[in-house]
Amino acid sequence: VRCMPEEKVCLRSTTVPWFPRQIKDLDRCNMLITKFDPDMDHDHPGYNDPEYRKRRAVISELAFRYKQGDPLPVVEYTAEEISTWQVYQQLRSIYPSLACKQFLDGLQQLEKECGYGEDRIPQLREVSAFLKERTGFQLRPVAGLLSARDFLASLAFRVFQCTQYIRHSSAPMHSPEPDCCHELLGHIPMLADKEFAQFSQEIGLASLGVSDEDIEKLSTLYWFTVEFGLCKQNGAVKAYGAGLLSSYGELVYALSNEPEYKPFAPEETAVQPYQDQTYQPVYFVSESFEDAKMKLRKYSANIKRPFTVRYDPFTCSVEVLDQP
Ligand code: NLE
Ligand code: FE2
Repeated sequence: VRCMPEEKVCLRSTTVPWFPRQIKDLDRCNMLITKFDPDMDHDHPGYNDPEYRKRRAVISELAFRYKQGDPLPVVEYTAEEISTWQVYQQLRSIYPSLACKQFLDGLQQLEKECGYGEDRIPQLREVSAFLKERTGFQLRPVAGLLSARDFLASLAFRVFQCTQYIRHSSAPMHSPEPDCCHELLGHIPMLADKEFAQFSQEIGLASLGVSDEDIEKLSTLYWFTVEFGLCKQNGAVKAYGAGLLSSYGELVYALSNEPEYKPFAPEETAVQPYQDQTYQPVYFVSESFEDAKMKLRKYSANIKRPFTVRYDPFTCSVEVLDQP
């Protein structure tokens, strides 16, 4: 594990946690959380599979060595990995009735233009180029689950930190940690939507330099929206959260009448206890993305910070401004 020490910076005569100001500072946003790692977690289906762990280490090394601006690493997936990826088929068959429209549109474009399908695992390099043209998002490889602060900070730059290994073949329907099925099937189609991309970047910008308590709240908001969010569309409830869209088991569960639904309300959602081992007991339903974005903006404006930030897309950097 490569960790970063808790570094502080002084801004407007207040000390705040360090945050990236330029896109290349993301090379320092690499603090991993190892609780679901197959080397650490005894419940991980790969814990007793030395071959799987060795493979993970090889793919992790690619991410550790990566520097901003390098070409994205290409992984040659094995036949076993490709057969795990074939959950694609099952998921694909339930998306039309359970996934939101933006997701279905994004996935259709990826199938047409980016080689999405059950036969091969798409490469981050081609997917990143695709997103860049649609919404300006780009990918960077990461070795596992990142700390919330580092993960959210990357979103401020429209950079999505993306794992490249795949889940264990014995548990294709649900994984507590992110893997390439989760990223490629859950996140990427949504990040191809302009409004959703904007929503994601705004959570990222709101997170820069805030206290640990506020990071915890923002990452809970992220959890119940970007990861496990539901929204209303034409009078029906549909999934837009990536954690749902990449897990056959939880997608079906979330849209059954078992779990509890609550309306998305940032103040409440931010303090809702969440479940990161198995399915969520409660899901939050947004009226629309527009509505979720407006509510999030209002929430973020109330987070205490001695400065405001603005993203400059020409230089890919964050400008720090005085509080108006
Ligand atoms: N549970 C999700 C899946 O099985 O794809 C991954 C969630 C990662 C936060
Ligand atoms: Fe995710």
